[in-house]
Amino acid sequence: MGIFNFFSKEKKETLDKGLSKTKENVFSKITRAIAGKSKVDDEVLDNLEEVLITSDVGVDTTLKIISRIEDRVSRDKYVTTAELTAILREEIAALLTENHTEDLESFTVPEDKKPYVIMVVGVNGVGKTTTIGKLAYQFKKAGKNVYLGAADTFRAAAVEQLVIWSERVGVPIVKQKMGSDPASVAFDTLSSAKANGADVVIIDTAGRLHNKINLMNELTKIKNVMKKVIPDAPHEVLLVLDGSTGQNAFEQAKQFTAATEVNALAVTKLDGTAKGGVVIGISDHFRIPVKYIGLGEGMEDLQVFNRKEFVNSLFGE
Ligand SMILES: Nc1nc2c(ncn2[C@@H]2O[C@H](COP(=O)(O)OP(=O)(O)O)[C@@H](O)[C@H]2O)c(=O)[nH]1
Ligand SMILES: [Mg+2]
Repeated sequence: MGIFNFFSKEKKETLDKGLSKTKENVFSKITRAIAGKSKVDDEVLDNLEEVLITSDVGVDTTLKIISRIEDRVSRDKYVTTAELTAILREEIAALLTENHTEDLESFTVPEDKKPYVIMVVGVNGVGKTTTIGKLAYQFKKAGKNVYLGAADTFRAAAVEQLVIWSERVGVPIVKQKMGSDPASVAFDTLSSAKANGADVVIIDTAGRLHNKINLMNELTKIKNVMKKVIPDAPHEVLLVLDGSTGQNAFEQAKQFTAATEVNALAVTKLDGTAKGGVVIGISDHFRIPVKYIGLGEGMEDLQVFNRKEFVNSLFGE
């Protein structure tokens, strides 16, 4: 299947709308970077480097992009500034698709893991609970039986928020009272889910233990308890990052992936921010795939991440 077949018009509109601030930001900077220039020369490339870095793409990824464009300019001899955005789009898309696994085409989970257990981690406020609600909605829409587990037990409001999502989406939730042991909630959730033949289990966790070591120990404890019910759970540890924090999101990804096993990323709040370029840096830097992007607070505002579509949306087709 071609990569465009599954990318519906609605989905593209949500993506374009969500990325509009980032796009405006990048384009106004590019316009300034090439003002009065007809040809891509060293000065334009220097300016472009600054544009990408100040658009939260990150230094390493920016240098890779610039070097690709330099190669292209020396190969093609004369490159006009009018061609620059098309070249940027092509080179960024090529960079992001190198050495990477395929993007997901839709909200699916492996059929041979039943239930497929997703543990959602990340610091407080990044959008974990909201992303869980949106994922539950998508999986349910795809015909899956979904179970939620409210293992963020630190505040009553955190449990309540997930309860609201479970009602909105119409999926069962397992919870205990505030302050109870998160690992015990995870155990109960997996036990119920397994007994009831669930397809997908999504476990919410807290992101606000007083320090990193405590947080990581807590996550390890939750994982170990899950294994008592389902030996290879969690199948997915999904790290949620707030894209509107730009380079902070990048730093959080570094810290979390160094401290705990993470095998999927979600970048949220790309709507209403000019810092969406951070997804390019994250997607290039980490071998862990960006699986999902958040583009709003509504149930429908989560998409499976598609690198080509993302770059096309940002730099125009
Ligand atoms: N605009 C926007 N807001 C979001 C998105 N994802 C989450 N939020 C909001 O971010 C805030 C924190 O989200 P929450 O899910 O409670 O974060 P948690 O503490 O990690 O569980 C809430 O007000 C959400 O509505 C998104 O993709 N776009
Ligand atoms: Mg939460």
